[in-house]
Amino acid sequence: MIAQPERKIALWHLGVAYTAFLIGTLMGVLQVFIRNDALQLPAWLDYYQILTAHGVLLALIYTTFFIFAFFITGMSKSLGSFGPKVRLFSWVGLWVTLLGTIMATVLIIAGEASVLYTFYAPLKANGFYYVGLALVIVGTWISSFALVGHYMVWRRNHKGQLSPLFAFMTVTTIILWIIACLGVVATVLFQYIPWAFGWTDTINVELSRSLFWYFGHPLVYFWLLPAYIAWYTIVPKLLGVKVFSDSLARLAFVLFILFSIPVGFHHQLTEPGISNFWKFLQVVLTFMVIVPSLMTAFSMFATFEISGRQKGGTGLFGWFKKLPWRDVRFTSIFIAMAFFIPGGAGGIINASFQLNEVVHNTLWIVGHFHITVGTPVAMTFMGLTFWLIPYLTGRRFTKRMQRLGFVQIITWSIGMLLMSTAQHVLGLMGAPRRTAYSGYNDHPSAMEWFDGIISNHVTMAIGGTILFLSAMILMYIVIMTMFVSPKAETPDQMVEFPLAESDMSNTPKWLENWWIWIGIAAALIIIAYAIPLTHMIQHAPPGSKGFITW
Ligand code: HAS
Repeated sequence: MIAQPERKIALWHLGVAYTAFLIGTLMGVLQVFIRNDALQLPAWLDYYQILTAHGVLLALIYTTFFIFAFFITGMSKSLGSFGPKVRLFSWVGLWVTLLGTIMATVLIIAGEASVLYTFYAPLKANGFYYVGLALVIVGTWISSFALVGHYMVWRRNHKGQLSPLFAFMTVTTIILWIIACLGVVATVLFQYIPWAFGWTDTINVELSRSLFWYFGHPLVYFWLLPAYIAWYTIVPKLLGVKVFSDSLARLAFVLFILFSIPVGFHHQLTEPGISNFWKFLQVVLTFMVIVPSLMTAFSMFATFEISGRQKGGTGLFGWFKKLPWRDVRFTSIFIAMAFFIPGGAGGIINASFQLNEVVHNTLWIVGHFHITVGTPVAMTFMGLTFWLIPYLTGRRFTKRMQRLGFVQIITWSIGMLLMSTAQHVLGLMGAPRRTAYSGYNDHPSAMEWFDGIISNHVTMAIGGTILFLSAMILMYIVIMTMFVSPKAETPDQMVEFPLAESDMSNTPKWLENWWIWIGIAAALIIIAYAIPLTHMIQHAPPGSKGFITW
């Protein structure tokens, strides 16, 4: 069991994460009904307002607070108790991130910031909204530095040793996060804030988007890597085996530091102002960032097979039956992985220069992110929640909760399958994203989009409703395990932190030489971004004034 102060910090993070989850999912279910033309919002509430709240609270806030809860618990478990300074900075980080979250949320609710989670200029929010977002980043940096400080103390006391896999992966994710945030910090501080407060009249839109996507793509790996940490370090324990290959796992993670950042232009392939050469270069680098995910898939299959065969599974797929399907902690994560197969394939389609023309700005992309962040990541976090909260509170994860957990993950899978398939198909037909319901004045072509059984806004709404019910079951489990379930009294009732053993005897030491990876990452970033960004500044088009369209 980790020390009480760390448990408290982690539980606070989880409390905020699930409050954001509750509000965010409520906003989600409203949206599918509006897009289905089945719900009219009151005059004081706007579609784009709830869409912004949905994106910000789920994609940015739920994930971030959950990730830090997981990191704090795992770092304390694998490296030992935090010192007083690390505890202090973890609290400060929490409060600053929370302050930023509250500011941003209040401004969204007040109708001052309906700019969606990508806050594209020239849409202009209240200046304090951007200050709130900046505080969120600063808060996460403080929490990150606290964890890195803890890691550095451990390294000092264990000279010449490789750190435990969990800690290595946490530090990798934090390095990626800090480098990624430089882009969004630059645009928010030097472009959005002066513009929103009226200190400058116009904004360089292309530059702001490019700096945003410099951050926006690695952001998705900031969500994904904690899920991968669970896949690499928790899943083998649930299966009763060791990590398949410690060096493969570490190499996969450092490849993310190298290739997840210099690829942001693949979100801007349809935009003018960036020459094809730079787009092409970043598309090639995007294909490089697929490699560590393929390595992860390989590693997972190997882990399943080793464990299944140890339990007597024979034949090509005999091991499959031997997996611990009755353990909701495992099954949830397995389903999460399965969703990432089409999710990742969709990403490869998006990244393909020509195919992007077909799918960009359509509902396809919305489908894509619901089967990447919305399931592989979110359902892994759900699977972690089932044991993480009881572990931290010392309560039991009762048989009833386990059964409810199954209902929750199965309903989430069905809801997501319906909703995201409908979104993919509607997107291919041409239905746009980032818009409220539109039948284009009942134009026959637009009406055709919604004719099919799957390509139908009703299917999407049914899927969305099932998802919302699933989210409420999860909230029930969270509240029960946090405050109500009976305390664990005997050892067999105690919930453990299921961290697998990892054999580091063959792992090369240079994998933990961070300066190599930060150096190569910096070189790749300079190659991919220096010239096009300089061009955008030197040959800037006329800036844009702000638009408030809501
Ligand atoms: Fe993406 C747009 C390309 C991964 C999230 N992406 C988005 C947006 C979001 C997002 C939120 O190139 C929308 C942004 C917006 O609002 O405009 N994406 C990729 C690529 C990958 C990728 C190449 N995306 C993610 C992940 C996300 C995420 C992960 C969240 C966590 N994405 C794009 C592109 C766009 C984009 C373009 C812009 C589109 C546009 O035009 O605007 C890759 O990282 C994917 C690699 C993954 C794989 C899958 C490996 C599979 C594994 C599972 C193994 C399963 C097992 C279980 C073991 C190659 C690891 C076995 C089970 C059995 C049943 C057999």
